[in-house]
Amino acid sequence: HPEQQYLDLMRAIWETGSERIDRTGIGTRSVCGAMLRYDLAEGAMPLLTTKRVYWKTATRELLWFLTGSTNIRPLVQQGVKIWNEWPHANYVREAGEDISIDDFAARIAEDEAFAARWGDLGPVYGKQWVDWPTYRYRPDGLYEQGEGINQVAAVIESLRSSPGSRRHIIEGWNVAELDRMALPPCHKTYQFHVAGEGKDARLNCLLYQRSCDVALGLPFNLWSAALLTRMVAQQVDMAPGELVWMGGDVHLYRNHAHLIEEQLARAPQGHPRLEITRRPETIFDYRIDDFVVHDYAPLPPIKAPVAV
Ligand code: UFP
Repeated sequence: HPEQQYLDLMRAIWETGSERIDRTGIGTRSVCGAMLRYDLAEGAMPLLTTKRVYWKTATRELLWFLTGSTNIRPLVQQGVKIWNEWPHANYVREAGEDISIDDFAARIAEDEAFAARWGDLGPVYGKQWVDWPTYRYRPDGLYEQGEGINQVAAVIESLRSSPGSRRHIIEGWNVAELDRMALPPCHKTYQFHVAGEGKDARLNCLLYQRSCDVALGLPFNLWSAALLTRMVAQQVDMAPGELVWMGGDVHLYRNHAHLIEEQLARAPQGHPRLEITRRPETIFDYRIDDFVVHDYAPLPPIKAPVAV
């Protein structure tokens, strides 16, 4: 079963990873470098079945990246809470108001001006993916802002015009802007690769993720990367090929022991498939209702605290 790779990686890190003190202070067991491969043919997706993964939440996040937004408001309005912690902590610190995270989120949803002031994450994925900033040098040696680069549109275009290219890349790691981001990108580089030709062309994608929380982050990251690959493949009229995932610092948090032990005692359950019910005009026109998952009968979710 393809999910076995994930479980084997989890077990290997838990049994052999080196103990590290990390930024969050929780402590991890970590390995340097790991690879997972998933065949995406026939609708197959790397959607874990040994615990329930909230794939709609991850899908809403991906669609939000594609809008170029870096403000949590559109997510909060859809009930997606995954990016709330940082702006909440920032607000408590800067404004000095002791407000709960739920009350903060409610205010973001209700009050547009408040959201504009306190809901922004800095130039994270959405900004870099569709509006990477450029500079134009002037004759006097100074520079001014140029037009932003839409990397996603550019990759769709290059896959159509020169499928054999080795330069189909979407990059999130904008070195000059890292210090303004709430979180520097984890899933930072996507490279697309076309195998076969003409009507046999298959779209492969390699994701390099610099830092990976295998228990809580990776299930989401695998789904999203496979989803992006499926959407891009549909837009360029190719069959989906393989998703290759590569991790840099691949770790498990010490306080996830109960999750890890429970999940490693479970066995994969069947083969979920993703159907995309419509072919939107462009990569930027997908909606949440376009995605239907079939045959997903996972074992129950396993709760664990996210390290922030
Ligand atoms: N993390 C993921 N996937 C993500 C994401 C975060 O695994 O998509 F946004 C985890 C990795 C790490 C932490 O445990 O969040 C980020 O911390 P750092 O920036 O110190 O690597």
